[in-house]
Amino acid sequence: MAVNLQAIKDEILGYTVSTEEDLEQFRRQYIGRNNMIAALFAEMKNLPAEERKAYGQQINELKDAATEKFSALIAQLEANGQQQQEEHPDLTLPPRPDALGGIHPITATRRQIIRIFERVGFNVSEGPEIEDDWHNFSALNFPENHPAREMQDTFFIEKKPDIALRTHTSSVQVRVMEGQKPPIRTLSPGRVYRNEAISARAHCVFHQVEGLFIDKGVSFADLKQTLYYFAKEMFGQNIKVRFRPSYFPFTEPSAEMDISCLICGGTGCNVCKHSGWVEILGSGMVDPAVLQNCGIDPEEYSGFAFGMGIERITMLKYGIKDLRLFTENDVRFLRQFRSLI
Ligand code: 2NL
Repeated sequence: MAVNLQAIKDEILGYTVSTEEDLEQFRRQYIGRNNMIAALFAEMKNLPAEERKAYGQQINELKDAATEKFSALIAQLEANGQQQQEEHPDLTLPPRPDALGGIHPITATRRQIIRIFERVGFNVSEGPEIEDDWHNFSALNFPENHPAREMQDTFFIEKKPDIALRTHTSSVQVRVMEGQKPPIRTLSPGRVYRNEAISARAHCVFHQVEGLFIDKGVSFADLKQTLYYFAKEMFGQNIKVRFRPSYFPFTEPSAEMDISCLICGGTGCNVCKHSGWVEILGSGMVDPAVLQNCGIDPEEYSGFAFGMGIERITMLKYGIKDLRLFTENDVRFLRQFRSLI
């Protein structure tokens, strides 16, 4: 038989396409039913027995060349189309919608706390995260040997004079008292640092809101009523509160405030450890020595202060069991808060 198999192979290898029709033409010729290679294969029975093997091998090579070329032509056509689209985008198409993000739950809680206190006359104050010993400890009446002043508890940047990452935002309020005359009603939200092992309940970086109210004749009754108002606004009008005596170096007397458990309503569960109550903040009357340290006459003025962890409040409000979720940035967690403002 006088068919030039090499010529056919060259034709296949040199084939080019620029349209879908060209590609279909190639397919019909070399791949589809009744294609040329299949016809050549059928010729094999007319050959003398000793030539059949070599002929069959050549036809098989042709077949492989055609299948490979077909894939290459498809890829080439696709790439051409894409390039053309990039060079000539269809400007009449509507734009793709932007992917909408959301507010982080810590941000949402911080904003909510601020909104509640702004309604009763508090403003917002901010200050540095790197603090000196005076603003973080000494002005706040921390004794010389207090454990918070140890390397074990606090991230020091320098020693003597001591410079550290602030361990609370009280340092901001010391700065406000030093710089302003009462009446002072201020809220200090921000990031604070403690040298803690990271777990489901503790982190070395977390967020706090502290509040400070100083004026003539401010009493413990004002503290209780203000924080009761806050609890009802934050957790619902049916919430119950209780105050327990406590101790802080910078307040006297001091009290911790509990709310009735949000999960079980007070009947007892794992979250409240079967007590029906959960602690949400610490508070107290500003110690006269602290007022004095900040240039405010304790004979003329008195005040109350409080502090709370934003992570803790957020976990209670939304039933979040592990605080590490706040910093892992797993979108499956964050997406659940997309509706917050
Ligand atoms: C807590 C307790 C508290 C304060 C913070 C404060 C600030 C100044 C003076 C006096 Cl400038 N006190 N802040 C008072 C009592 C408690 O925080 O458990 N925080 C997470």
